[in-house]
Amino acid sequence: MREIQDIFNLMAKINQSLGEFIIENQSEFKYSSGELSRLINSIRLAAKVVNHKVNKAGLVDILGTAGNNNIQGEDQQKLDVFANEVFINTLTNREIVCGIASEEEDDFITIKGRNQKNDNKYVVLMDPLDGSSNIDVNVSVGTIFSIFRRITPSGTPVTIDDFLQPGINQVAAGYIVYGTSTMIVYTTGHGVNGFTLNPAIGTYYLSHPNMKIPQDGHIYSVNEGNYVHFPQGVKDYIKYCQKEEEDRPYTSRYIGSLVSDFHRNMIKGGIYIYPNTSKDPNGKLRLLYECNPMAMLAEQAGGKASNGFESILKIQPTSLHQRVPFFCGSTKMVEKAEEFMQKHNNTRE
Ligand code: AHM
Ligand code: MG
Repeated sequence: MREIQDIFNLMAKINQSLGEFIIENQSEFKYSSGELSRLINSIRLAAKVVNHKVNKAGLVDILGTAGNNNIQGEDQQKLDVFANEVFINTLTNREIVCGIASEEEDDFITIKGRNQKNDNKYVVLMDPLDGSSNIDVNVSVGTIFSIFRRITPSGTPVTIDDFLQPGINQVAAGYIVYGTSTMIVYTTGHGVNGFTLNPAIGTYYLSHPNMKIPQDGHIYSVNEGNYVHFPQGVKDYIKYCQKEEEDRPYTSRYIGSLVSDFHRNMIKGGIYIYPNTSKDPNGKLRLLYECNPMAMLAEQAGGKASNGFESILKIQPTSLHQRVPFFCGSTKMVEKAEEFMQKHNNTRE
């Protein structure tokens, strides 16, 4: 009986648009003033603009680098620059946040808001176009975002402290994957829901309600080209994945776009690993723009995210562009990888 009711509920929801979903679920937000709803609405809008550009990328002169380097010294691709501008402009023009930090910006941006009052509540941290090395080769890329309530008093400009909060304080997080279809997947702390864009009418529909990551999986995603630089714990875990046992060897899948690898693992079960290496002692991924939001999504979907030793969400950030080793996905797989890391106690090997 319950099962039939669940199916009925699902059928009733399947045609729900993201706009309707946001309005319907607004009361679930911790501080329900409509501001967070408007903020997510703006991200949805900006994502449509970026999606349009990503889809046309092969047709116009927007591929390739923009000739600038971001703060980490990496080439900024033209689409990265475009996506960064679209998200920043949309959020700034609509005056709904008090600050933005972006992987593509050296410092955070202060937004004074309506009547220059500095009274908006939320800061957004984002990676406007993640997986940028995949742009030129027509492989899926994504946007990642993380939202915190400011901790400094309303009416004053935001400070760095508003951005350097542990992930556990996030009020919402999500990603957009520009893949075979474009999806927005997000959480406000009440589970994870996924919406697929119908490009014909420009509307996102609830296609993946209440997403749950399988507790265990058979897919591991790691750049094995770096194997020689990996800590012994990760080397051993990879050997464990490859061993012939009852349900192993596992399958290896690595797209090189965190959003896409995470999204696949979320649906099929799996683990994504970007560890510290002898070359990059803190790994590659950024705690604030990539790991925190993915960790919140993973935990909300019943999965786990760790730096090999402790929960990502508990780490107190010390700088905006801080990097951190990242193990994320199905709980049992992450716990197994942690076991290997902790056996060698090798954070820095
Ligand atoms: P980016 O923000 O510069 O695009 O870097 C992040 C990306 C992730 O999406 C991806 O998983 C990883 O870097 C791939 O790195 P590598 O090529 O070193 O395996
Ligand atoms: Mg990135």
